[in-house]
Amino acid sequence: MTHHIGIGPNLRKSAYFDATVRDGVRSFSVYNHMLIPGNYGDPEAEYDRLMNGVAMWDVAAQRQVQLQGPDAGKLAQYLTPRNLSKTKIGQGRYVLLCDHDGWVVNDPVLLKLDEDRYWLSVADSDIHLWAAAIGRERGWDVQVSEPDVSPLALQGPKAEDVVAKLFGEHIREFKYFGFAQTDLDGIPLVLARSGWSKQGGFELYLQNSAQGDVLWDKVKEAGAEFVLGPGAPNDIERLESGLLSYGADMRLQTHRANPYEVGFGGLVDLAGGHDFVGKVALEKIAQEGANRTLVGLIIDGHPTPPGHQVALMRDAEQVGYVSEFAFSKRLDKTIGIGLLRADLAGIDTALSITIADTIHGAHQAAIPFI
Ligand code: THG
Repeated sequence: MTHHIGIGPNLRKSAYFDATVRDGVRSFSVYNHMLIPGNYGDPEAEYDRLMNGVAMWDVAAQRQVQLQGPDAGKLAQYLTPRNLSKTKIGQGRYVLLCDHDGWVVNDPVLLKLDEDRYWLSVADSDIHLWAAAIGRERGWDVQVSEPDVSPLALQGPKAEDVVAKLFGEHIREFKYFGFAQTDLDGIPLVLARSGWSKQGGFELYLQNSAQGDVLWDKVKEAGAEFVLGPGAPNDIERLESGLLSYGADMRLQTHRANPYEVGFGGLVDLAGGHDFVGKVALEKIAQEGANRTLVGLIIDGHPTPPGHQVALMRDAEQVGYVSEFAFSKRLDKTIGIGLLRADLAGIDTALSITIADTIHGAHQAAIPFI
C-alpha cells in the first residue's frame, strides 16, 4: 500500500523546493514543519556522489533561530551546557540544548555572527519557542526570530573544489565550522565549512529565499565537472561515520536521552562557572553515572528498516533500543546504533531485534564503524 501526505499550508516549502522538483526529487520528509528532500530515486548513485564527488542537499529545513540584542550572548550561553566564552565571531560550534531535567532537546550548530547576534542552526524541534520563552522569562534584552535563511549543503571530497571555483581559493583556508558573511554574484549568504557527513564540505546559508532557484542552478553548473548531483542527508553514511541525529537518536517526546548516555559528556561543561538550563540535573547525572550507553551494533541478515526505534532484547528482556539501522555496502553488513543498559555495554552477551516477525542477532561494535 502506498501512502500520501497531503501538502497544506502548514507544511512549509524550502527556498529550493522548485529546484529539487525540477531535479527529480522522489520523496520528502518533514523537518521543522518544512518539507525536506529524502531521495531522488537512485540511492546508490546518491551515496556514490557523496563518497566520490559532490552531493548537493536542500537542508533549508535546518532553520536558523536568531538571537539578537545586547543580551544575545547571555541567552546563547544559558541555553547550552557547552562553554562559549572562547567562541569568536565567525566561529561555529556544535552544541547541545537540554531541558531542565537534562534531556537533550536539540543539537544545533551555533554560529556567532556578531557580539550581539547568534544563529542556532537547529535540528528537528521547536527551539525558537523555547529560546524566546526563556529569554523573555529571564527579562533579557534579546529578540528571538527565525530569519529568512536557507542552508544548502555541499558534501563530498570534491565539495571544496566547487566552492573554491565559486568563491575563490581562499575558502580552502576555512577551519571546520568557520564561516564568513559573503555573497555569490550579489546573492547574500553565509559560507561555512560544515555539514552532516564525514566526507567534508561546505554549507551555503542563503539569506534571500527568492533566490533559491538561482543559487541552486549556479552551484549545479559550477559542480558539473566535479560530478555534483542532488542528494539528501544520508543515513547509511551517517551510521558508518557515527554522526547522531536528534530526531532519530534522542527525540524528547518518544525516546529521550541525556548527553552522557549518547557519548556527549564532553559537550557539557559543569566546571565552567556558567549557569545553563539543566545544570542541576546534569550535575546529578554526572555524579551518579548514566544508566544507558550509546553502542554500535552489527545486525545479522538484511532486515528492512521499519522507520522507528526497535526494542533491543536479551532473551525475553528489553535492555535498550536500536534507533536506526541500515545496510552498509562498504562494510557488507547491516549496521545500527542504539542505547543499551550501561552494565551490558562492552560485554559479550547475545542481543537481538525482531523485524517483521524475524529475530536478528545483534552484536556490539565500536562507533564509528569506519
Ligand atoms: N548543519 C547545519 N545545521 C544543522 C546540521 C548541520 N542542524 C541540524 C543538525 N545538522 C545538527 N546536528 C549536527 C550533528 C553533528 C554535526 C553537525 C550538526 C557535526 N559533528 C561533527 C562530528 O560529530 O564529528 C563535528 C563535531 C564537533 O567538531 O564538535 O558536524 O549539519 N548548518
